[in-house]
Amino acid sequence: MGADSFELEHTPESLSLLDRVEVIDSHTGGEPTRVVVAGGPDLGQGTVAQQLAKFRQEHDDFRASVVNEPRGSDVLVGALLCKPANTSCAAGVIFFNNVGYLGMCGHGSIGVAVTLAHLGRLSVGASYLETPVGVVKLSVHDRNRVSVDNVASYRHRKNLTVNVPNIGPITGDIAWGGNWFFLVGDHGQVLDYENVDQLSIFTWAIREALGEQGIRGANGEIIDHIELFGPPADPSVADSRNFVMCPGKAYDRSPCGTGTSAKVACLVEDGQLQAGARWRQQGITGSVFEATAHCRDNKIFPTIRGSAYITGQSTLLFDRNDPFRLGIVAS
Ligand code: PYC
Repeated sequence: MGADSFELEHTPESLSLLDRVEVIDSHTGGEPTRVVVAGGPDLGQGTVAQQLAKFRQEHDDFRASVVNEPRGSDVLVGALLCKPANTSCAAGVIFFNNVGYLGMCGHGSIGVAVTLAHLGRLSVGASYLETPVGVVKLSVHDRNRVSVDNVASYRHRKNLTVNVPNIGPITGDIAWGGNWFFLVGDHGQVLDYENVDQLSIFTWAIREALGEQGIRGANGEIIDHIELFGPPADPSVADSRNFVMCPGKAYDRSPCGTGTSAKVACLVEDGQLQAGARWRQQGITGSVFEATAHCRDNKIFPTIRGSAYITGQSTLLFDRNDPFRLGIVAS
């Protein structure tokens, strides 16, 4: 390309064809979060749950364009900062992924806290975040370490058997940790990073079977996360290892904050974990979240502790002439 044509591409006219969105990228235990800090859609007034309804209805292409290829990838979780209705909260947040929206996100909340601290909008200490499924407390310990006091978590059904085509009967628990999970301990799979392709096929088959057989969470909600458990790689660093299949067919690189919350709720209900005792959940990439549970008003409130690291701060550009400006959508 000659110098003349290079200059031609940067005329003020072509710049005016670009919309801009400011983002900060981080990862929590290997799982990425992209926080939209400026340039997001105006979602009006109301609770974060109401703003999510508007986001879903009127701005779903914004979601897809921020996290999907070619700007993002299937594994990326987005976090749109918005105005909280609850005045005790420092911010509101809506989490989203390659196929839709999340109620809560544990690794994402840690990523949001570290991002807000990076921007100087949060300091060491406690603050609150309004999510579509309730308020969570963030405790920033230092520039990377954060604890999240999650929403009340509980088991909806114990030992439910689903017949999975080509696999056979699989028994698990249905539990809520801010998202819906099907938790399986007895699966015959090797929970090892080398085995993620097979684990993805296996868990996706369970997910499809639950959907096809109409097995749902409370209020008929879709169970869109499948979680397998096994022994940790090293019992001195963790109590258990998991593999979590997320709604858009990407597996969680972290131990999954909401999945760990669902697990802790089941352990407490089974009398296998006492309130206040530590549970160290290792994910499939080896990273570990520390969890505890507190019981209040006959409810279980998990706290998840992990670390996030900033990986980028950038401006996403949306060229109005780009056929894939809103992301690659299957045609
Ligand atoms: O950490 O809660 C979590 C989460 C949900 C989906 C991906 N990560």
